[in-house]
Amino acid sequence: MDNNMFCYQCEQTLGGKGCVKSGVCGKNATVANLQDVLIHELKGIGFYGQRNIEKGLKIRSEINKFVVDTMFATLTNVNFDPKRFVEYIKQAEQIKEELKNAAGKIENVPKAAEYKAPATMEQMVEDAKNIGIMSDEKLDMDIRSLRELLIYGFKGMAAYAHHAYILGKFDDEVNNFFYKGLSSTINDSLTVDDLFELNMELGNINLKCMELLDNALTSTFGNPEPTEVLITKKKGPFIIVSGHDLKDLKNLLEQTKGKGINIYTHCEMLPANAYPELKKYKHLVGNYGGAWQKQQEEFDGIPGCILMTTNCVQKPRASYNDRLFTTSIVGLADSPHIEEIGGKKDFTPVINKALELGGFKEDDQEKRIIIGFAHKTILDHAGEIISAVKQGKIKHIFLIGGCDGAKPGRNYYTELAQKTPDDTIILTLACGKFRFNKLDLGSVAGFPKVLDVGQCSDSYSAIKVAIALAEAFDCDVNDLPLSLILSWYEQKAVGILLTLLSLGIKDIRLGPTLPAFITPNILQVLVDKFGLKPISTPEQDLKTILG
Ligand code: SF4
Ligand code: SF3
Repeated sequence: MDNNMFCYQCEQTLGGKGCVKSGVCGKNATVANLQDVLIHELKGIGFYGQRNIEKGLKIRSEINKFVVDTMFATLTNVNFDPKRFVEYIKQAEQIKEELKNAAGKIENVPKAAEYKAPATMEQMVEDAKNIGIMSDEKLDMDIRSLRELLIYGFKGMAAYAHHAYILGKFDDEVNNFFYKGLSSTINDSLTVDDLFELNMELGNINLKCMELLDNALTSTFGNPEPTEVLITKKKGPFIIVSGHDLKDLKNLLEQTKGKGINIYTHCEMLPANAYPELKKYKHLVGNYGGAWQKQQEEFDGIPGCILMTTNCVQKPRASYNDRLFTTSIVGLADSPHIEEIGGKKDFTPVINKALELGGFKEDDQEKRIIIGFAHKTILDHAGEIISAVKQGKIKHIFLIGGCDGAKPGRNYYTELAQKTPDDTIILTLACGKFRFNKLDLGSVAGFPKVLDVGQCSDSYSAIKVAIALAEAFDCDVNDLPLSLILSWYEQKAVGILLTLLSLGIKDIRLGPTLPAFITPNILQVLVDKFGLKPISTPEQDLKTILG
């Protein structure tokens, strides 16, 4: 099979340009090519879906969910299983046919929408040569850049739409935009300006999608509340739950009740410990380990199980391959997978394996960190924050967050947090917080200096807080003593960045490097319009921000 591929969707892309033989993330050329074919299919689905919408036809909910789930499956560190992608491509063919038939006669169908996927994996991989990101060498670089920016923003939004969906919440405006946006990426009549506007529209719709997810989470699990979370090991059998899916965690907590198994969260699951409907389970004992990129080291030979509910999964080492289970859209070619059957998941294989492995032999000396500062908690204390700002007790608010990753330059975020003056507070979210959330940075004006807002989707909370503060101070968000210093890795961060830009938020600092898929021209537009800038050094950035 062909060993070439091209992918530049994440921050760790090879040489800051593109992965060409295999992914730095561990994605092989076969999976990368199958993902290209799947995305191509989804563009066709977008085209016919959009014609259905324009005709006033309603698209079946199962199709909306398919689009969301399969886009999410192509996000970095989600699914490495080629067989799953072959299945998705076959289903996509059927869905495209259904939408095409419903759309009726259409003039000027783009060639991409007319594509028909072949039957075998080998042929699909072969086809990828002609439909991958760089296959059209004549395509204007800025157009390609904006189309890819849109696709990556969609992948991020798909993750949030997926989480809302499984909690029973969806929204026509969000769903319909997938068809409009995907079909736009194969519309050759669109200009740079048109595609720029579509990216801004995506940012706007992604905010609605994150709001939908916030409603889904808080109405199911309650509002997060300040909570001290154990970050050290406890004696006994255990299961570590990683990813972003709180429903899977809740199911597992139910199924492990009274079985003597400790449940730990990991990485982006940490905020789950602050939700009333999850923290009520006494065997949800705490959080294990740091951010995703440390998993191979932290799970090495571990005497317990790991359940991966979403990204970021890395290929497991042999020492824990038999005890890492995937579920939902996560997939690894050689690890056991828990399927949902008839709306239910049976975690018995994970539970039995955890009991067999026996767990940790003794308790570590206890350490805890405080989390649970989503919008409700912060806004309940808005009066105190506002008066502390007015009295000069809080001079500046930093939002330091985003995705973590393996590159050495990411120490910037640790140093920045440590060097912020004592009269400033830090809001943080997503897995980038593990760069500093276990440091004791003290308190400011009666608040912990580091306020953990939650997962990456809780950017919605941070935005809500910023808008409320701007209203209280009767100013624009850009005039608040607030600076956003973000780290990015995968495509959820792309969606969130588009949301922040669509709200007109200026002077965001982004690192550790800028996306390879943004051309110099497009970057210049982002710099001119929004003052987007790369991070420099902690000292220099603090000096510029604080004057
Ligand atoms: Fe490379 Fe990132 Fe694509 Fe993986 S997801 S192949 S690391 S660019
Ligand atoms: Fe982290 Fe993957 Fe992005 Fe939800 S777990 S933020 S990188």
